[in-house]
Amino acid sequence: MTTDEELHEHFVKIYGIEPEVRITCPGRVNLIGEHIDYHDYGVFPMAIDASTVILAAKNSTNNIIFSNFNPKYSSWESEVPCGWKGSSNPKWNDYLLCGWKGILENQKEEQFGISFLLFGTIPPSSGLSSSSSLVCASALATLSLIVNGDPFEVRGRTMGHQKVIVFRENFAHLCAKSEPLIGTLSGGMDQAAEVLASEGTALRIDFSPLRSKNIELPEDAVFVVVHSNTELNKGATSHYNERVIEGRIVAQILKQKFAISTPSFRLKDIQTLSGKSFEEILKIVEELPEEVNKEQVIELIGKDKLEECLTENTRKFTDFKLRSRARHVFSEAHRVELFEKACEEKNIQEMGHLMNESHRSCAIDYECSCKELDDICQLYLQNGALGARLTGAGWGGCAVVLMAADDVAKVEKLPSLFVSKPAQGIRVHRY
Ligand code: ADP
Ligand code: NG1
Ligand code: MG
Repeated sequence: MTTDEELHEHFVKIYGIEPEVRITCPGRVNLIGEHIDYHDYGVFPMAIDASTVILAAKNSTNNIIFSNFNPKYSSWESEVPCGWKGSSNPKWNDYLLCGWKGILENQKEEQFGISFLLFGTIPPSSGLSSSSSLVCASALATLSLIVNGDPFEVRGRTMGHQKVIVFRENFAHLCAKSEPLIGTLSGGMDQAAEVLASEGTALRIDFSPLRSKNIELPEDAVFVVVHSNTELNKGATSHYNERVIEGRIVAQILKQKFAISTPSFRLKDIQTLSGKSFEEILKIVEELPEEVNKEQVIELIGKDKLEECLTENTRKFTDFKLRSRARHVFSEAHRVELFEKACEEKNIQEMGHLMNESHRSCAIDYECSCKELDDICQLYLQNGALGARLTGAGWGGCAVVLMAADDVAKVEKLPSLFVSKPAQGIRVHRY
């Protein structure tokens, strides 16, 4: 295990200056509510102990320099002003640039030379949101080099021409708006979970506006995180964005059906404006076509409405699935409500059941699982788990398993990454 002292020493060795701040940003495991944050539906994650640490200082050069404690990731350097506007095939430094750019643009600050050293313990591309942890840690490192003290404790401090009032919700929202610069049309769950978490409690997060509620987990519930030994880099593949666009097309069809006039193509807005319950909308969804190509979508909603759904890097998509994708989103959003209620009632059997239903929906309707994830969930269920499901975007990575505390011994010999306890959100230490 690398200690804070080792990182400090390494920073001084490679940069020849002292670090000013150390940022620690956790990863997160999502207990339920997958692929619904980008439709503004509430989700149920918790922060984990695995984290991203960034040591940072302003330097006397005109350069941004990023180094990684892990030699697998080579250092990156650029002169400022740096014309970075995003990346469609992101490397590790691009996630840091998302956070950096988000802060500087927001604060209308000049670019200045900075030195960052990163050390990460979140398994990458595994659904525990290492990507957002890099983005949020970089954003807070940048912000901490501009303001003195803990940016979350400074209120109304004058900085340049701007007044800085850094509420955690605003900061999480800013990070969520910045991460899509690497090309994914992501929602805001990960940044919110990693920024807003309090040690010891899971979170119910809602969007527009972003807000969170701390939720105590039943004492006899143990969550185990298990790696399927497969990975998927979300920024380097189109799976994630395909699902986002399919959902947007469904939204356009439903708007037309319900004669709703709104520029939004988030399914929660459409459901709210339609006044339909989950049960009602799930029945209506069964009337949607399943497999459609671009021409058929144009016949259904018109060229302009399709164009509204697309972005530069998703315009190339030609084939879509609609009915099953919509079934997943609405049923998963409903399961989050039921899971929260079961959690309040300390009904861990029901929580496990809902997690299993969630995995089935992700695997069959959303097609975001894979054989390795299905197998690892089955293995745990056969050995006494109450529930097991993929966590995060899927197509590889980790599963989260719910065990009754009394049954944990039954899975002691099975592969596991860690037993997860709700961890603290992002924090800054000033040297
Ligand atoms: P995740 O589910 O972990 O968020 P993503 O595919 O969204 O997966 O992001 C993974 C990417 O984040 C990696 O390909 C890498 O570029 C970056 N990353 C994650 N952890 C680290 C790390 N410790 N050091 C450098 N880059 C990292
Ligand atoms: P991961 O797997 O951590 O990259 C992604 C999205 C979330 C959410 C989940 C699926 C980003 C930053 N995160 O998580 O917004 O949609 O998938 O529920 O893209
Ligand atoms: Mg990610």
